[in-house]
Amino acid sequence: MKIDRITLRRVQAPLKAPFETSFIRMEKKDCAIVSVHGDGATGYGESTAFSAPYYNEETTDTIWYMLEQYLVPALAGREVAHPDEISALFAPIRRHHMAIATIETAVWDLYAKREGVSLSQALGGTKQELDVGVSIGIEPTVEAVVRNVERFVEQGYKRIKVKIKPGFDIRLVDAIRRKFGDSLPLMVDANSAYTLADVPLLKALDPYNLMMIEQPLAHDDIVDHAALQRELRTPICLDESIHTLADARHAIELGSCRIINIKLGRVGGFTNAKKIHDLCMERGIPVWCGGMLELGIGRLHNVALSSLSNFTIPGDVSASSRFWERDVVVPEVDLIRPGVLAVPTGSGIGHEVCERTLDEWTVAKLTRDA
Ligand code: OSB
Ligand code: MG
Repeated sequence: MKIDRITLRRVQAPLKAPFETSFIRMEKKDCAIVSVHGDGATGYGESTAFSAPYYNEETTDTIWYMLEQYLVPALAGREVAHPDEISALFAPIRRHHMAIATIETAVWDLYAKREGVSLSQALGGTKQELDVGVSIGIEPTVEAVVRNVERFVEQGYKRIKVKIKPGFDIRLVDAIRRKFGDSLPLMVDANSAYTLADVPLLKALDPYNLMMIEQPLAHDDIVDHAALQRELRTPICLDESIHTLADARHAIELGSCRIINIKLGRVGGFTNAKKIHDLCMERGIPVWCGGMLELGIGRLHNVALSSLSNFTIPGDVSASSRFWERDVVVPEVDLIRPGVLAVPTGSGIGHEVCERTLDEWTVAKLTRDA
């Protein structure tokens, strides 16, 4: 297929409620949406960086810059036989994985649409339905988080993740266990808020039977995590530390984690995500799909990715209504039963993109013809 037009939009959408992690509090989504046109079809991509560089080094501005200056010019007018070519084409670029993923995922969507298959099928997915989890942010009080946990448990989410930070950790987990019991599938995400000096505190989480603790130590570490994992019964899951297939192999070989969170943006798109998935499967490491407060396009990419067979743990792939009053895809992503999402069977992402809603939220737009 020949890529004959690429459209970039910068989209800002209001979150239903602010979302707080150990590193930032977010009030709106600010992302790039790319449409890649070819052979009469359109594929969509959505960037996953935030406005400020506190999750990783990328921001929506750096994504826009990379797309405008490098990625879109390299792709416009190009003949693409298979989307695996995109990550190979951009492999010489150092980092900027989220920028690359924005356009790579769009080409996968376009490819699946041209082939008349779902994105899940194009990727080799095997599941028709997914058990899904939800990520719950930090609130001013433990009680407020417990109330949110209750709300999402009522919606049937199959796994609850709560954000923790120093001073807002053991007390929170203790309160949740006391109210919901030991059988609630519960995990915590520290977003790099601790150091090895906190080993005693992190060990004190062991009796709470957590499914895992996500990224307790530095965003760029795998060595200290290995030392910590030797001290903990609770499995460590790495998020921020894993950018490449080599990172995943190093972490597995060092014993830095027992579980890996795969985020499409962080690893540069579907082709790399699949490689990490396959390696983890070979090595007996379960994976799950992380979220970055995606709108419908990114959310449906995550659904398709999660349909691969080693995504055995419910991910942060919740319904549109978790974050949005209104979404950019029609229909929005909705639970088909409590805690269960259907993997779309229509071609590509399987839902229509509402250009009118996109236009309403667009603050900048740029079109490049081949
Ligand atoms: O670490 O997984 C994370 C949200 C923003 C930044 C980092 C993370 C998160 C989440 C996922 O926890 C939220 C979601 O999209 O469901
Ligand atoms: Mg995380």
